[in-house]
Amino acid sequence: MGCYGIVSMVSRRGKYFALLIVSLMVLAWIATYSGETSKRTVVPPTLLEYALRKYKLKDDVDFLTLLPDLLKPSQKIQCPETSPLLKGSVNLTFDPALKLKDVEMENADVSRGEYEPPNCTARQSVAILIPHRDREKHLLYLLHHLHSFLQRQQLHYAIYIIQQTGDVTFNRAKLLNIGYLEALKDFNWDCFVFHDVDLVPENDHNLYMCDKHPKHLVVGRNATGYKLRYSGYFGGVTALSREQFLKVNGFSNTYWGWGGEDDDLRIRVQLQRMEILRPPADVGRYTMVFHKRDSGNQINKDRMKLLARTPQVWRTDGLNSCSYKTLSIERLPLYVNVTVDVGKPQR
Ligand code: UDH
Ligand code: MN
Repeated sequence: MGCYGIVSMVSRRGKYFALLIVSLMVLAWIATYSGETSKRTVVPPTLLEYALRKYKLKDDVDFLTLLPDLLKPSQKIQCPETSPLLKGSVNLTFDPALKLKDVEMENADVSRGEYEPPNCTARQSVAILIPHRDREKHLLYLLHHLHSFLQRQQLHYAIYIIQQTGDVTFNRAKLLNIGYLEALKDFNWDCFVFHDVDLVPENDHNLYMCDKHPKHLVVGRNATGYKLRYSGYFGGVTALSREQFLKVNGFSNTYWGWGGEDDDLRIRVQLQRMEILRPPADVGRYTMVFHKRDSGNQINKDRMKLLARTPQVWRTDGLNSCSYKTLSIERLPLYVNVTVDVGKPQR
């Protein structure tokens, strides 16, 4: 190839490169613009935002040098359909002497609450969302068991703890909506697992992945003889894909105190003509760490009234109306700690 050939090839490449940059900028601009004008749109991160976050870059000059790398197909192969690391049913231990430092040492490969399998590309990227207030010991036990459980499933995952501040009545559902919205600012997660802090899975064949329909993972728990609490029960631990959760407009924000919010989500799912999938009974087993009713989470006496109006209000009560104040986001070694002010019940 002559000198002219090389020059024209370089400039042609340059043109494609410029075109790519311009389209990325337009994408980023559209995302920012729609985010500003309408609080009701959930905008997934663009490639640019994703790259800036993943490689922790300060400006887009660095981004340009990384672009060829980003466009290269991944060298890793996809993880197998069934992970070879699964153990089945395991004996869980709850050692009162366990310390956070111990759990951090067990999980040296987890960074800022996030993990990726080292030798293969995970089939799904999963955000685990845990609503929390004043249950530190339960959180420690769960982190101890859940990190290794998720790693055995060869998932790309991150754990988010959504902390409610103050002493206003607890609002589990709203915290989970907030977790979804905040986690999507980090990464375009495929799947969301909504997880009580006191439920520990006993069998790692209970896959924390999303399916064609929403999944309910707690078939039984030790305290109830491993039986489903009632037909239609949809509480404790559920897995919905990003699209499934968006389609139902997330949880209702109006359930303060204990009960009803999980049934409300089931109604939303049924209104969309989606089914609820469950693992086999011997797989969907959980140990619930014993606890009493928390102060600040009394039984919600309005729950039946609220459930009756779900078909009328779900479109305007949910992700698209979830207003809150983020007080801090700390990226700790084992989880992302999101502390929020959820406001108070409107009466
Ligand atoms: N949660 C907190 N802090 C609270 C209240 C709730 O972190 O103060 C979270 C936590 O993730 C918990 C979840 O919300 O797992 C659900 O609340 P829960 O565990 O209180 O609900 P559950 O149905 O218990 O398990 C109901 C009261 C139990 C009374 C037991 C008497 N035998
Ligand atoms: Mn509980």
